[in-house]
Order: sequence, then C-alpha cells, then structure tokens
Amino acid sequence: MSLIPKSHPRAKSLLIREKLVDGFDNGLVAKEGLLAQGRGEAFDYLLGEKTSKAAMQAIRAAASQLLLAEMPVISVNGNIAALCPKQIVRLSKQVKAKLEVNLFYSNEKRKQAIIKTLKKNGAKEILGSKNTSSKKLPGIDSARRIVDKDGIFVADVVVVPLEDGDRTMALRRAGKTVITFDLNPLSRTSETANITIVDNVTRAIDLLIIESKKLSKKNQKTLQKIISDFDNKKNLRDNVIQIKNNLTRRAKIA
Ligand code: PTJ
Repeated sequence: MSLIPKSHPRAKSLLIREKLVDGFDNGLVAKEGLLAQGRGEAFDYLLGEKTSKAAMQAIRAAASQLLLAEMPVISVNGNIAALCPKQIVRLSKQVKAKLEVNLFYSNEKRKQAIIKTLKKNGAKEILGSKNTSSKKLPGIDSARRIVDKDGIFVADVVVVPLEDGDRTMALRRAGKTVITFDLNPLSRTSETANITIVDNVTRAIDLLIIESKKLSKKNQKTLQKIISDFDNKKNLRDNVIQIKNNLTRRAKIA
C-alpha cells in the first residue's frame, strides 16, 4: 500500500516517483533512471506541472507523424516500462507501431523484466531481445547502437521517450524522423528530435493516444499540414518562455 496520503499537496508527483522506485525494486529501472526522473521533476516544476499549449501542439504533430508513418517503432526503456506500460502498449496499437526494448544501460535481466511487463500489459510482439536480429546503428558508441533489424533499423519514424542525445543524433543521421518526450527543453535530445513533446510522459502519453484516435479520421493532406506547420525550434523556445514567465510570476509573488 502507498505511504503517500491522497490529501498530500504533492501527491501526484510523489506517486509518479513511487512508480519509479517500485520499477527499480522490480528490476525494470536503472539506478540512473532515478536520477533522470529527478531532473525531469525539476523541469516539470518550472513548467507548472501541466501540459502547455506548446506541448499540445507537439502532441498533435506527433500523432499526425505517427499516423502517416509506414513503419513506426516505439523504443521502450526502463523508465517508460515503470511509468506507463499500459499506455505505451495502447499507443502502439492505436498507431500500429512496433515496440522495441532498447536500453542505454544495457542489461539482459532488465530487458527481460521489461518485456514481461509489456506482455502483462497486452503487448504481443516485442522486438530488441533476439541476438540474431541485432544490427548496429552507425555513429554511436553506447549500448543503444544495437537495434533490431526488423524494428528501429528499418523504421521511418521512431518514438524515443526520455532519450539520450547521442542516439537521437544517430537516428537522425540514419534518416529517421524522431519523436521524443523530454521535460527539459534545453537537452540535446530536445534540440535534435524532429518533434519534442516537452511534458511529463505520464501526462502526455494519454493525450497522444486521444489525439491519434481523433486524427485517424482525418485525411493525409490534413495530417501533412499539421506536420509542416509545426516548428520544433519555435516550440522549444515557447517552452523556455513558459518557464521564464512562470519564474517572473513567482518572483513578483515572493
Ligand atoms: O533504461 P535505460 O537503461 O535505457 O536508461 C534510461 C535513462 C532515462 C536512465 C537514460 O535514457 C538517461 O540517462 O536519460 P537522460 O540522459 O538522463 O535523459 C532523460 C531526459 O528525460 C532528461 O532530459 C529528463 O529531464 C527527461 N525526463 C525525466 N523524466 C521524465 C522526463 N521527460 C518526460 N517525462 C518524464 N517523466
């Protein structure tokens, strides 16, 4: 049972933190994943802990891009498996994307625990675990260079939530369209991805599922227009302005 009372003013944030800690105890999350969560929390605080207008625009663009993709793949790491396994499986079904486990801190035992969790949440096929299917992504040294020949290697659109900057760059160099969730609008991943959703993945993932469902009724031309109207650099600037405005408001209150 949770030790966090529902009445606690920061209950939502503390419950997300608890999911990560449980994920760590259950062998899903890397130690470093706990640190990544802390960094995310700090940015979430500065962003006002809600989905901004800018994030909503990025979500619409991401949904359109996924619906237009020929071979979309969602990359799953330890933090995602702990925070939103059900939603990530739901999203993959909604946009017909494959799921691939791809870890920065590679660890076979953790990979298997993540696969088990995804299966428990309804996933049928999960790529990234067969040695015979592995391929090397050029231009990257971390364990994340090993990808599945039927997944990320041949994907046209890749969703990489909470990603490391090097692989985002390698994916872009390999000609992929990259969508990420990253609370830090200043990170290398945020700057390198085609579409950066600057929001907590635990909030934005549900919105992405809803938008994908809504936009699936639109024609290709409409989806293409949403994508071409989206400017990731401008969107990141809008998120930085949001942080600045929040801080200015707080400075006046203080
Ligand atoms: O499971 P593994 O081995 O693949 O490792 C996963 C982590 C997350 C540890 C690894 O990818 C990593 O070290 O990532 P970074 O470089 O710390 O980047 C994580 C980014 O995600 C940071 O910019 C955080 O601000 C951001 N972030 C953290 N929690 C969230 C988040 N963004 C959205 N939602 C969150 N809940």
